[in-house]
Amino acid sequence: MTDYASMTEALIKADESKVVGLVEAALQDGADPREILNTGLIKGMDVVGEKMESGDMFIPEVLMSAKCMSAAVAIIKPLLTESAIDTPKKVVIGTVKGDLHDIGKNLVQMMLGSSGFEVVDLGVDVEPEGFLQAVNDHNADIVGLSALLTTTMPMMKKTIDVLIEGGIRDSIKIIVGGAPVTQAFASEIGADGFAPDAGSANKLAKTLFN
Ligand code: B1M
Repeated sequence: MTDYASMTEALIKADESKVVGLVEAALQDGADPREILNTGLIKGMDVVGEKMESGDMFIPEVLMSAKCMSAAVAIIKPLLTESAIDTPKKVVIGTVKGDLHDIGKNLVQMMLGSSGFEVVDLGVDVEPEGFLQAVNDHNADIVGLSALLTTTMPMMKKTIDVLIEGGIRDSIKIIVGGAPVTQAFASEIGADGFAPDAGSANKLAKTLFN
């Protein structure tokens, strides 16, 4: 029986060796990697966010927890395989300019990559023109924009405007996500879809081509 509560607690305390040990033990016990991700790890990052908001955790501590999360995700990433989709579509994904948050974006790219999409990850703080260039360079089918700050959400609209100006809007699908992003906002800025989490982003990306 997997001890998800201890995993969550260790992540909050940024005890990397414990988190890694518990993830490995869970996998040895036959736990589902998705359950480890959702029940053990993401839950911990949610608590970290609440503590950050209430002033009970400071940025260096949050960064330490984020580092543990990345270490844990690196272990389960190769195991998150799903049936490959028929025709691999190319996805260009990144966190918009001004925004340095990448844990959620990395999860989304990981889910997409593990289910058969070809993913080009542009990283964080990506200029609108960087997305345009990457779509052209890689002949991408989907652009994924992530934003975690209310102050960087307008950069999603700016990025879509640049894709329109670049003459490629009609040849791609644009999906957006990140904690402050909503379906209403996605519709307002002219995105093709919004996903609240990595699993939904994966489903959405597939749905857009059915
Ligand atoms: Co920041 N931060 N942060 N932070 N940080 C938030 C976002 C905040 C909500 C914390 C809080 O106050 N409660 C708050 C934003 C408030 C707001 O805008 N309303 C905040 C702030 C204020 C800041 C700074 C401004 C703090 C400061 O410096 N004073 C600063 C900004 C820096 C910048 O970007 N320019 C800052 C910095 C940082 C760290 C560097 C310390 C670190 C980031 C480390 C990293 O990413 N490598 C950090 C962290 C870790 C957080 C919290 C605690 C956790 C974010 C996270 O990784 N969550 C966060 C609070 C929170 O969200 N609970 C917070 C786990 C991750 C799995 O979830 O990213 O939501 P999430 O991704 C989900 C979905 O949103 C969705 O799927 C993912 C997986 O299920 N999703 C998509 C994400 N992208 C998607 C794209 C899609 C589809 C779905 O399609 C393409």
